[in-house]
Amino acid sequence: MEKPLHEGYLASDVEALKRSISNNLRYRSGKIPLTATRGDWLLAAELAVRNRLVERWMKSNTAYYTQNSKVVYYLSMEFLIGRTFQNALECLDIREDMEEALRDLAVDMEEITSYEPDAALGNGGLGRLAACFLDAMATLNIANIGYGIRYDYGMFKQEIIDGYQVETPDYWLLTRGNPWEFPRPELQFNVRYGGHVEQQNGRARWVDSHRVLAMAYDTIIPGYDTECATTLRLWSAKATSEINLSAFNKGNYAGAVEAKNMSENVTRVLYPDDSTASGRELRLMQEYFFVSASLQDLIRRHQLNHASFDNLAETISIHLNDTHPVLAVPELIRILVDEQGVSFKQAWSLAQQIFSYTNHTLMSEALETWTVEMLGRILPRHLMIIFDINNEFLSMVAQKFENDNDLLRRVSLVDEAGERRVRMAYLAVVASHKVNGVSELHSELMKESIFADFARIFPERFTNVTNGITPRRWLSQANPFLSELIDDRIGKNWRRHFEEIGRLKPYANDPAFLGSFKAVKRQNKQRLARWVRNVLNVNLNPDSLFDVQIKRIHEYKRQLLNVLHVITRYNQIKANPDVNWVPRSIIFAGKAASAYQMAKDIIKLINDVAVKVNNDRDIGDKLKVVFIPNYGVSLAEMIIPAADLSEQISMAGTEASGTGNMKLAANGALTIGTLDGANIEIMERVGSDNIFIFGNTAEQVEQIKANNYQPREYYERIPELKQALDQIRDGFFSPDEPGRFRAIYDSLINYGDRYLVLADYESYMATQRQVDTLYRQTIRWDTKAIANVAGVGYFSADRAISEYARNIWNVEPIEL
Ligand code: 26V
Repeated sequence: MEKPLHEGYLASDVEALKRSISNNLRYRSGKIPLTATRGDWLLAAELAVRNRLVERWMKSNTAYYTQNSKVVYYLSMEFLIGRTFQNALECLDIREDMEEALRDLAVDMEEITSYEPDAALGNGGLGRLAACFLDAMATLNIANIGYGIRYDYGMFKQEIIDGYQVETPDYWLLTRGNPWEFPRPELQFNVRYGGHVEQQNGRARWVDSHRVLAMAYDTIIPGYDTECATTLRLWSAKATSEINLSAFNKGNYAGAVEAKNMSENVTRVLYPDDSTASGRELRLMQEYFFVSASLQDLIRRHQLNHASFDNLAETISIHLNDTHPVLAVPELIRILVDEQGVSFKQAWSLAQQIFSYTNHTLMSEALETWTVEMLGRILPRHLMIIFDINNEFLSMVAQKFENDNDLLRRVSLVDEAGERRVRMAYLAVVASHKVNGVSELHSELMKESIFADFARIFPERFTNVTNGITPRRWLSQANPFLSELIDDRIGKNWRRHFEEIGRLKPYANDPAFLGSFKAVKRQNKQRLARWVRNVLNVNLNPDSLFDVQIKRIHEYKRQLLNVLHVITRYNQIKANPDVNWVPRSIIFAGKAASAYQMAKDIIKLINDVAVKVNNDRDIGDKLKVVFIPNYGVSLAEMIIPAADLSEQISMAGTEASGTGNMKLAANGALTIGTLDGANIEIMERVGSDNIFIFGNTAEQVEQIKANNYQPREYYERIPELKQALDQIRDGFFSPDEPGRFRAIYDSLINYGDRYLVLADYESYMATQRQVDTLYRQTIRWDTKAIANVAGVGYFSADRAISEYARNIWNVEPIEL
């Protein structure tokens, strides 16, 4: 074979990197070092890195095509990627050379990297999981494309003003564009909305719809310790010219431009609410937008080298990351039946072999339903297809379960009680050959609660894949000091084979290792303390216990339980100032959905408590409280390595898995947690002596609720709990507005305390005392912390993805 012209062009030694960076500065930005800003230098370095990734990317794409491998299409409304520069350096293994190259050019790498904005195209756990999974799929050489939306505005920026959350837009593309993406103007598809369906000799025609163009932007996803690099393909809305022209020709220029802007609004903004499915029309349009573009694209790709669709299920797998992309089901059927002339029967059979679905929450208010009215108005053909699927499904059930009418009513894709609604989770289950939860407990509860009937109808479909995280970003990149220490003892292999981290176990009792481990943790705490001093003007003592709860603010996650501990502790220190208290720094971070008033009240309460505690001279270093604003991937990378204690305190049965719990344990934090989500599996793997478990189990929670739970009884019975709640109610922390937290108090005392905060309070407080006791015994604490690091090998995204590949997608790695 002829040797390609480009082969071997890009060396990655220091000199070659310097030349690339200098060339980029000059030819791309038109700058000389004298006039270059830090942003210019960052861009020049990013492009140098990107070019080296491109070489792997081309090689991988060639391998896909020539090997004709089965491709996984991972459909997700959200990908919370964070920054890319450092991760790319890790994958190329050129971190040190790049640092040196930049140093030679008089540029400080750490400084310029802070100019890269986070790609914050997600809300929280679900979006970050998708990002970790892309990393793992590339690392495992699995042919795949991640499909999603290129939002102009990502997750809002959170400012804390006067203790209140204030949201500002995250126009992440504004200042410097996005150097990591490749616009694909040649790759555009029409996405249609509205109109109606006509029948023409037995075939459906969707007419009078209006169109929005979807244009692709590709981002390289590099694997680690492999030459494999895969693609994240995000769609952006562009107006079609026809919309503009009609108004334009009527002399309404402004109207024409307005219409153009309206179409482009489809991908303007990420919905920053992961607590309620509010049924907004634009959200439905977004879901269909990226699903339709992705399906058209993957069908086009199939047709490149296949003459029919008979083998479609052997060549592709489509994964639904929650129900948000479930319109892919009727869209696939529409394309096959209406455009490709496949029979409904065959299309439906193919769909059921191709789709798989992950459920990420049992919370009923987050489960998506769309009114039949709205679906029919915006996607009339898809509504028809959903009805057809429903008929097919219900007649199967009627046959199998002898016309159990109540069952039929319960499992129908259309909820007929009240305004008719389509239940998207049911559609996902009916259309998928596999449905998985994200931890053992969650997968079991799923079968007992929301999908109980379906687990009887399709027992073989339900399975579990416990979540995982990428050790590249969450240990190697976030915690270079600890990583170096680990490398020193067990080598570097753990990055690719995370189970090898288990070989650290013996070092938990090695005095030299213990000493270095402690020193590293302290360094990381100092780095965080420096940041907190500079930004929040609060002094954290790096020798205090760093107690961390970082996640979205949600009642079910029970930040309030943490606050009650803080307040009680404050009161106890005030009452017993001479006791030798273990100094604690309690660190919160997380965003509240902008319309979630209770979550916003909780943020204000945390900040009001912080002001009171931090300014009380009797308290001093014994207790500090900080709320770190604008939590996101990059802040997580700084906070997690500095944590001693990881708060995973959701009411049992509510947190599907959690992944922050895994990141924190991997960085040597001990967990204080309930038997919820993946906490249970973390306990099993790090050992129950190395974790603080408290509170009611999921089963007990159910019991308590069934037995007419009375939170007021706890309030009346436990004096320090009553004192804390009365302080919240009476304005002790909000003297300027004494009634400010009445709603919080009421939710706990008068409105049923839905998440059993009061029922778990005593157990939580007692466990926090055990935490203090252990923290005094430095060596025992560090031994357990190391046992945590050594015990988390199972929670690798690589392990999770291998399970998906084997048990759900039925794909093999490609050869490179
Ligand atoms: C839900 C909704 C509801 C409809 C409107 C928009 C929207 C956007 C996002 C979501 C996601 C909620 C589900 C979620 O993030 N679940 C989290 O998934 C993690 C990964 O599996 C898991 O670790 C967390 O426990 C779970 O809460």
